[in-house]
Amino acid sequence: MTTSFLFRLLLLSAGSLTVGCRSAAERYVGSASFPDSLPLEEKCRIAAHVVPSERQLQWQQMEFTGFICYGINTFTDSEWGTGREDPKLFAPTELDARQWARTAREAGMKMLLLTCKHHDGFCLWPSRYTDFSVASTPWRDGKGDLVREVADACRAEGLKFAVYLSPWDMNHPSYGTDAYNDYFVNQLEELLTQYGPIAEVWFDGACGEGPNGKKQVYDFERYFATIRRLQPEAVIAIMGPDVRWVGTESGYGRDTEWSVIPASRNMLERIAASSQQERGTGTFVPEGDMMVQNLGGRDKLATADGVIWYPSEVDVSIRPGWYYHAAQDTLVKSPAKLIDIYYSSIGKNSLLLLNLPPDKRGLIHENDIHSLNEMQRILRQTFRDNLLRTATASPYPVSELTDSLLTTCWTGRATSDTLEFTFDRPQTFDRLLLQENITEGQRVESFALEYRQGDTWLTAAEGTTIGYKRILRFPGITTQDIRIVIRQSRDLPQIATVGLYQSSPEEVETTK
Ligand code: FUL
Repeated sequence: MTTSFLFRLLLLSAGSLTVGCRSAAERYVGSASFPDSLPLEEKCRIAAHVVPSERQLQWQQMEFTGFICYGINTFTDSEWGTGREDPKLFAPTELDARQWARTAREAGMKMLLLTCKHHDGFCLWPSRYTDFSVASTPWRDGKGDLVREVADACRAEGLKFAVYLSPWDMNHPSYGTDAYNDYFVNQLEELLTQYGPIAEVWFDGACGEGPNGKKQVYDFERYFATIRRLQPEAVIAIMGPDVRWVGTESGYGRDTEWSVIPASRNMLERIAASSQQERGTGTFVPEGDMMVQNLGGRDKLATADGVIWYPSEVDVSIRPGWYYHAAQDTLVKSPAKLIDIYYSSIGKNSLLLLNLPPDKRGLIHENDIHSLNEMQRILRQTFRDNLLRTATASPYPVSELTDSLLTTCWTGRATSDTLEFTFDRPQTFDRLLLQENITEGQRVESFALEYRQGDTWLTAAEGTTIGYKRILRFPGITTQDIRIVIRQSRDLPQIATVGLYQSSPEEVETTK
């Protein structure tokens, strides 16, 4: 046993005397590698001390964000273009980016992500490096810049702004050659220097053929370095190191969702190498299958070389397609479906990126706005009143568990421990909301909500991971005493928020 291992054991046992939030001496920002032949328990404990970078933490706390898929596809009624479209087809008649941003803000979104260029290669800003853009269209007499209009509208509505730039480009003649990487970096530089702060850069995984039938080898490391240099606070998503695609476009995340997942030696070496450079990307190119269930469980850690903080984003469209199609006006997801998606994404330790594709007028359609507003109205009713505010808690003050701060939290006395609450009269509820203090890591592997009936404690609901946020739905119960039982945790659990709510009568069951 090494001295440092002994020292860590001492630190852990000292922790069992404390109840408030504790900043551990051991903290790994973004990633940690495992020394050779480390026992599984030790790997779990190290994984429990991996924390998000500042940009990842800011991103996670947005919770709900919007996606705007708009472009030449909107006018050709397609999902994927060809790169050979006549730009003159792009002719919105009433385009109002402020309506997009207002709709998003009123729905509780904190950011809008715009498809500045989709796979067809058509650019929503007048790029100096191609004519296949809004500059060749009748819209605003060819003088418009939609990226600017959306960035300005976001700022005016208090939203963050993010850019989607498709690496796949069906139009540009250099696609499939080294020169395309220069073209792509030039375009990135335009987007990252001309439109103010960018909160997220989203790279799609699609890599098809260009106009010559060739495929491109993307220089992702160079793209990442460009972003870190020009917009160091932006997260890089999907084909990027900061934010992970949940693995489906259905709106449904995993019941067990670890933000800390195994990393290969290769990934960790790249992170270590670039983090020693002044402007290093600190990055790796994602690899592996993101669709499997439980990416970060003990079985996965057992064979891992190390771990990274790589949180999940759920992207889904409010309509069947990513782009607007008039034929789908009656197929907009219902408020009940959107509420189910909310519980299955934000309620399962993921960020929700919901697509609201504007129509040919250049407006978000009335049907989409109706569903979105209803979803929010009903959810606001459900989450209006945390019933626990009126309870007393043991062994930690309820006020600190019902504020919105991650860093006022209860630290368990052992890796399994219990937090009890008592109401002065019986209360009825059917929703449990929990948050871990992820600024010290994600730890909880198994938990339950129990309530007292006479002399016995019964289980109302149970779950596995918590992470940044976990919400459980269960049949309503009425009781005066409840307890949160942390059954298993990778290190001392740190619980930042506990909420109990009674759902709005307008929440109705829906099927996937
Ligand atoms: C996919 C793309 O191919 C779709 O067109 C859309 O942009 C979606 C968000 O990502 O991979």
